[in-house]
Amino acid sequence: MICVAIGRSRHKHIMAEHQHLAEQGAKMVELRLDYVAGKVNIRRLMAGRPEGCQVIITCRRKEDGGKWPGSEEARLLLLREAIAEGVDYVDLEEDVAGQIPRFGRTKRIVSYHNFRKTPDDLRELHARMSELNPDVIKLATMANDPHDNLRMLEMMQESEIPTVGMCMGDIGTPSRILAGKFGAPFTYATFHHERTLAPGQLSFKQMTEIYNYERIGPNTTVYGVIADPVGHSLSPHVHNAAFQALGIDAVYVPFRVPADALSRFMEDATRLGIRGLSVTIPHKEQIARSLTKVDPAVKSIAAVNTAIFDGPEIVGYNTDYNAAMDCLEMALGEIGADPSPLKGKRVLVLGAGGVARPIVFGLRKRGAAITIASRTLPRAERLANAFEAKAIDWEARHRGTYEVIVNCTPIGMHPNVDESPIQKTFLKPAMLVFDTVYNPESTLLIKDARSRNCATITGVEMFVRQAQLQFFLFTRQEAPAELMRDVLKRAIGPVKFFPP
Ligand code: SKM
Repeated sequence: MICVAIGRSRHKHIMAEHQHLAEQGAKMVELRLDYVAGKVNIRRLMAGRPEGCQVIITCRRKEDGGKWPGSEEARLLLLREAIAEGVDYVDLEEDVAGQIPRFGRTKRIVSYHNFRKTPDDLRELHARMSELNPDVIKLATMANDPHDNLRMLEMMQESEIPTVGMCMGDIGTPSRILAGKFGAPFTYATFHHERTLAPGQLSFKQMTEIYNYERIGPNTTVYGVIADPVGHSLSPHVHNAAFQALGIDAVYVPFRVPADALSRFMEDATRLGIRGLSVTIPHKEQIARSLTKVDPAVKSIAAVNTAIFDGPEIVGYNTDYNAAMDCLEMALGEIGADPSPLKGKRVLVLGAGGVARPIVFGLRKRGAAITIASRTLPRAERLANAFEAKAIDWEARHRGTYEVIVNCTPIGMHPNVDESPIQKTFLKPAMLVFDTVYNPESTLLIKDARSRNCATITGVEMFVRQAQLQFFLFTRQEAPAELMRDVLKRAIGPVKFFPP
């Protein structure tokens, strides 16, 4: 169950949001009385409540992340009044729970908050809270390391008293999504993603529409993306939609894993229920240390974007490489044709970083004549030396004749949508132009190429394809490609252009 926290200053807005949420299917709300401006009227809030949606009454002090402006005495009075009104649940912080006796039908949530860290003695803390006559124990602590999520989730799983444990901050987001798998009676979400009441909280809509939270249970398999930062990743949208469409009991979670926490995270992964991961910046190279096997192509590319947990093995793959080659071969002829339609093609690769490397490797394998232009010439030279390509100065990119241009730089990516790595006049009708940037889909380079009658491949195509191949490695089932493309396009949304 998802409990949606409502924090509004006016009674009528609280009641309207409560009503709206109940209509959206919410079964539980938390009314945050500390957000109310002026005198709180619990009776009015309760009288107007919709049917079938349980209520938690909470009045949080400032030191616990709340807004309560009044005295502690007045706050406790309000909590007692809520109990007298017979609300479903009342939230009592562990240091005051002993002062407020159980009464009537109201259940007691005994809570603990720590905005600095997830304490080392989590279990002792939980044991102390168990002594305070709780119906539910709630712990909300800051995650400073991904390992905090595992400690919180496993503690919750082992608890005999229903426990809602959440790690705050974006490192802690997985603990919110996986709460149901680890036995939490409910987890908290916010009314709107821009109005979070605690760091790292997701909205009711995100929890239901992206993560299908209500379907997550003890047997749900976990997949995810590891990155730092991770908030921009659209992989959760795409993979969760595919799991749902195929009726697969799995959830795909965004894991923010700082570089120095990677090895431990990989050790923890199976305890979190993880069977497969997408790997992106900054872990594509470093993850090699945590793998037991790699796909042969990965050895030359020296970058992994997929890790599969297969019994004792952790196997690394690179689906970016296959995705890019499939996109290019499809545009030029046939995927996997021998010889490849890329054979002998003069290809200009822009950029020499992590995106370029698998593409240059694939082009080399297929016999293309590759020229690499990077804004840092030594990088271009290093990549060129590794794959028998030619490196040129960035300024020289508009000289020479090419049949294919591949942009592997971030030039043109949101918000710099009016930038292009190539001058429009350099683009010729016979060229194939491939932009790996996917946000926006129609980059300036792609628009220029279309206006010059070039064939084009967008970053959306490549992203969907790498995700499709990943989905197959995860599940051994064909990915619903069209659905994944639609979901990705919807998640990117229309790009707004403002008149100059
Ligand atoms: O290679 C992909 C990776 O699989 C997922 C991803 C993302 O979620 O942003 C980006 C690319 O690196």
